[in-house]
Amino acid sequence: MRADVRVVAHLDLDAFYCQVERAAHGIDVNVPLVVAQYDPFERGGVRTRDQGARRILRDGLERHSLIAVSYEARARGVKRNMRAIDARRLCGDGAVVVQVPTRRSKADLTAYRRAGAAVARILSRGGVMERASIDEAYLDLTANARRTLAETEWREVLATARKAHVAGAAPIGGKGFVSKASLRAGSADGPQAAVEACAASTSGVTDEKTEKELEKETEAEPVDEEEERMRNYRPRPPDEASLAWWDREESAWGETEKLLAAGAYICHNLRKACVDELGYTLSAGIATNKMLAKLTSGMNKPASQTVLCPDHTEALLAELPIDRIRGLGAKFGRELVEGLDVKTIGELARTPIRKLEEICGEERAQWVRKVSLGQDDDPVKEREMPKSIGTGKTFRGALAIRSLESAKKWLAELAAELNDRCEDDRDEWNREPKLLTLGLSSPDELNTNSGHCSRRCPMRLGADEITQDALALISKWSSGRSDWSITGMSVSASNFVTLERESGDVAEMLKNAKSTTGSRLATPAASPIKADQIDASVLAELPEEIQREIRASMRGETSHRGNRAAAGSALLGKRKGGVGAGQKNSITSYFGKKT
Ligand code: TTP
Ligand code: CA
Ligand code: CA
Repeated sequence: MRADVRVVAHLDLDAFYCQVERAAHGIDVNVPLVVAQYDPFERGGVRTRDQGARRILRDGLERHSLIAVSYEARARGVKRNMRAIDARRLCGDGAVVVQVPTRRSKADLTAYRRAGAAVARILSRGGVMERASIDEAYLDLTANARRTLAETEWREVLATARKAHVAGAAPIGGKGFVSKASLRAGSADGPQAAVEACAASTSGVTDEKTEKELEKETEAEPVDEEEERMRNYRPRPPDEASLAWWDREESAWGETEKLLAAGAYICHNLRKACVDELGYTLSAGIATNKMLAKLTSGMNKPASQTVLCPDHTEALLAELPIDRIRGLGAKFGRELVEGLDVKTIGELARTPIRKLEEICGEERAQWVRKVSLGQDDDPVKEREMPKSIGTGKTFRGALAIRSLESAKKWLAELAAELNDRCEDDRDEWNREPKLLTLGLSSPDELNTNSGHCSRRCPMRLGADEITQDALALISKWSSGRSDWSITGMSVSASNFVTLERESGDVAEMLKNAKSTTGSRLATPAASPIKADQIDASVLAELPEEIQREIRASMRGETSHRGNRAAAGSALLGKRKGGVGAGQKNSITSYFGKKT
């Protein structure tokens, strides 16, 4: 068995926002449902419509554009970016239009994030997981697939795996291996392509098949009870060529093919768990790398999965339009198409490397060549929990803050942003911060602290609470000073503790812990925070001066009075005493432990 073979799955929720809203509003699965953007020009400002408020729109539909379209509505010709009124026109009065929740004059995606995070928690039981967006993730199933083959009877693996479509198994119309419809579906992320592809799959009429033929297929392969439960959407049964591929003699199977079959088995069970536990359907692609998995996952939406094995890859790529591959969609792809006069990945693969280099240089040419051959070494990377979350702003020159009122105004903005991000973080990592740190840059600190200081207090969540607490810290800082000014301000949250889950989730956690498929429970990050643990994205958002100071401390330097020991101990939170007056508040203690 080749050690470097990988089994990678890409999973994507079907008509994601629609599935969430269907559940939230109890809308029957057969009713066409669309999710509309809020009206940005709403008279009197964008009104808050949260989860509790009625978000089902009945009028004013011409002012709302669509951001998600259910498959029932797609079958009737509704597409993303149409206006809500068009959904009503195409689907009749029975269509349900739900407006995205709004808060603070903008879309509030909390409910969708939570749903996406809940799905991700289930998927992570399968192996190393990399979330790719709010509704999709990559899984490296290699180790799990090997284990499955060792521990599970091949017949059992196959019985489940063969519910998957096999990309490129069917020579269609004698011309090639792939239907045009499924190629279009390959880029489920291109809104237009997704809509077209999905409309085709819902109505069941592809370019090459008549409705009658499809009916026959459905009859030949009755949907079993378990599949029936794959609501909100029902899977499409694989075609005859796919079934013929699955039903080959065991001796005809290569090791990689068996691993992919095991991947399909695992992936099917994970998708089924999402349906059983949360009610959401996903589609998936199972292949030997991320690029191919992503390409494959959209081919048979909704509620279906597709396997791409190495033997079929070349034929699949041969006719694939260049812009279907990630990274070749936008300007760069057009440059290649025009510069080389090629349309398909197959043509790209046959282009001499010299010609590629002329168009895009040596390094990119190498990448294009690899991609055109279906190669992609990019590993599935688990995202790490950030150690702190922060946001800041600088106020230079005339913009410097000189009053508590003006400080409060800006703090309110920073606090709202920080609170939003803490909420997202809680949804994703199931934890809450316990320490609020205010960072200040001020000329008044030049003599004592190289221009920066920090103040900390216990963290209370809520935008207003954060504003109040940070303002109290500034008020304390400024009292006794006359004529003070602030040129940089940041708020950050740290010292996270893991939350207890609700009872339903506890069961899930226990299952997780017992699972042999590799579980990953969140660990609290409440330990002292060292500078080198600060998340790069957080660092990037802090005022420049603060960033510089932190970077210096990472290199073991101190930028105030060359006192190494002082900076080191501050970083590790070993300072004696509280954050009282007279305390040296180097910004290097910014991320230090609560004392
Ligand atoms: P997608 O995964 O692109 O689409 P989808 O889940 O609605 O449908 P499909 O079954 O084809 O995957 O996007 C996920 C969600 O992200 C989608 O439900 C709504 C939101 N979204 C937008 O708000 N605007 C956009 O332009 C896109 C592409 C998505
Ligand atoms: Ca999706
Ligand atoms: Ca998606």
